[in-house]
Amino acid sequence: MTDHISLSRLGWDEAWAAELHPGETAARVLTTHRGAAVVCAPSGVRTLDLPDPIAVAGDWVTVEEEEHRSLVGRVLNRRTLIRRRAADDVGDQFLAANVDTCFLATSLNQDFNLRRLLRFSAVVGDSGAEVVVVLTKADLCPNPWARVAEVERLMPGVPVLATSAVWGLEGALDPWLGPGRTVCFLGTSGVGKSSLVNALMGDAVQTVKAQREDDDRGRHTTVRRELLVLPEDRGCVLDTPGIRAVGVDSTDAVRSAFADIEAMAEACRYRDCEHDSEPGCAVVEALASGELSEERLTNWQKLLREATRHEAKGYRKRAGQKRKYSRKSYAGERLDEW
Ligand SMILES: Nc1nc2c(ncn2[C@@H]2O[C@H](COP(=O)(O)OP(=O)(O)OP(=O)(O)O)[C@@H](O)[C@H]2O)c(=O)[nH]1
Ligand SMILES: [Mg+2]
Ligand SMILES: [Zn+2]
Repeated sequence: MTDHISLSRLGWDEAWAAELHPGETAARVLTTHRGAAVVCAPSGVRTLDLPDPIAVAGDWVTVEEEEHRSLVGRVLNRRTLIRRRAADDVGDQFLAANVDTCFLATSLNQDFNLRRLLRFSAVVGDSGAEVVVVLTKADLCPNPWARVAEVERLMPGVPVLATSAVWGLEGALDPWLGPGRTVCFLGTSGVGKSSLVNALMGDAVQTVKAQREDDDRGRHTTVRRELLVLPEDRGCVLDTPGIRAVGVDSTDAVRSAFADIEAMAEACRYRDCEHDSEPGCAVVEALASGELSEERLTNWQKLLREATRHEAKGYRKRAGQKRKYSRKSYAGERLDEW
């Protein structure tokens, strides 16, 4: 299907071209799988060796030809990178690269969970990708518009849509699609990500499966991150496996998801203001004037506390590993596994 597609349909542009050294060939990673990357190259879809897991779906990479194999050379500088952050940056899990807009999908049936949505937005917060909340399965909800308003209140400045794969998309996601653009869906299993991808593709490209009846949870139907080229030059869409409700483990990510409060806090009189009862606190002033809601402030404080705890735990763990490392080296064992 993606055979002989010009790279410009996948988002290749002059700025990307400027990253190439003379003689290099570029390709975009559609999916990765056990030491291999399926890429779209000028010659068509190819499978390359991926000796180290350096690339993720959505990456632009160079193709290296060796005598008996072709492999991924280097990864071109990413414009955006969605990852699950570990406190130390080392254990980060890359979810998708070079995504312009991330559709955070959550369903409007009994699975609706605002706190989880906030957690996801904190994961995408500092990726560089724009966040759009896509509430799914509107056909199963008596009043989707009330939910939309609820999320809008929780996440000011973030576009929020109610959709239904059953009703059809009717162009609801069009503002974020277009030539050269890349969008991706992120959310827990069973919320209907692949169903929306199929609606965009106009075809049942991705497998969709009913949820388990007992608990309405997903079945983890999609198992790979996969980039698909949309028809009619509307760009690319990345379908992803459902991820569990995530722990928030990076204070940086929380800070970017709550950039509005961070900006207010800049104006506090004291740098270490706790936004409690300090004089000259801009955050408390914003609360009083109604510019900031109590609810949003509480969510910010909670997530920040959680991320701080997580980071501290990460540091302690690494300190522990160091001790182990020196014991191992004392025993004369191999070190490179650390
Ligand atoms: N009523 C209704 N059901 C939907 C809608 N979208 C998806 N479903 C159903 O929800 C179930 C899960 O849909 P999927 O598209 O496979 O969900 P997913 O998010 O891709 O799940 P994973 O791949 O496991 O992460 C399927 O039975 C779909 O038919 C919708 O808009 N309305
Ligand atoms: Mg799926
Ligand atoms: Zn303050």
